[in-house]
Amino acid sequence: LRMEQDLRDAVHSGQLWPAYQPVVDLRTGDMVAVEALLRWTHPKHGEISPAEFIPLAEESELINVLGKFVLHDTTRELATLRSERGLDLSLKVNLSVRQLDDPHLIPAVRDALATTGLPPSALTLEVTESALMRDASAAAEVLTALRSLGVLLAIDDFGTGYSSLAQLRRLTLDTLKIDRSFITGIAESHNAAAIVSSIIAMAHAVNLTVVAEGVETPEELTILKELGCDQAQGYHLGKPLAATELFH
Ligand code: G
Ligand code: G
Ligand code: NA
Ligand code: MN
Repeated sequence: LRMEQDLRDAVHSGQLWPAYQPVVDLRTGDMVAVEALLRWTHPKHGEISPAEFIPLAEESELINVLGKFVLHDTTRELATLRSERGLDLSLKVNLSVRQLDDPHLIPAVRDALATTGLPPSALTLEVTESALMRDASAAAEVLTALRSLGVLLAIDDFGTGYSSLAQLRRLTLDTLKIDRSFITGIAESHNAAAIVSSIIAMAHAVNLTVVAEGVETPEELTILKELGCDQAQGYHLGKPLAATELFH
């Protein structure tokens, strides 16, 4: 509970900040987008992973406060980079399942775009499969409303839930992110590569852009290019960094 109070304070005292991980187009090799990944620099405990504090925030309304902060801060930063540096970069922001229940989510997204001038098509909202499973029809309604704002939608961690294919049938999405557990080993295992190849073929058949997550080696990158994957991210291409480091 101490940590929950600390987290509440952190939002207002600048301890939370977005790291940005490059997303690379596999045809051109260009960085075409960045994924915002929230970081917490705690004054006493140092860096705390979002894998710890996001689940904590999800236990209460705090996730909506964090989510709003991330949306506003990152759209502002990206809009500035685009206008002042002429960078043609898109932004990917993770949404937590609880944010889909928040009646303020849609106005908050609309407001972030209007305030910063970031074009809606330059923003992709990423939702995990497991989030979509929970209250499937309510989530679908919110996603449809978000998409009608002109933003793009991605299904994140694809393949790790137990209704991956059902989600693809049901929802209108733009991007499919192959979970990194499927990328690990594609250079060594024919079966692993064949599974990724099939996911890419299926995604393309329903007009989704495919992003491979967790690319850690040049060999994995080569195979993904051969398989026709559209975009990739991972430590081999770039770790999540503060904007000042990534865009110095
Ligand atoms: O950056 P990485 O370290 O460690 O992130 C861990 C987890 O936290 C990932 O599942 C990632 O999607 C999630 N995460 C990171 N930033 C955000 C955010 O701004 N919002 C939400 N909902 N999840 C995030
Ligand atoms: O759940 P989501 O896909 O949003 O979270 C991305 C997570 O994966 C973050 O924690 C990010 O730091 C991490 N990540 C990004 N690239 C790599 C990578 O190449 N290898 C590993 N192990 N983790 C990565
Ligand atoms: Na993500
Ligand atoms: Mn993922």
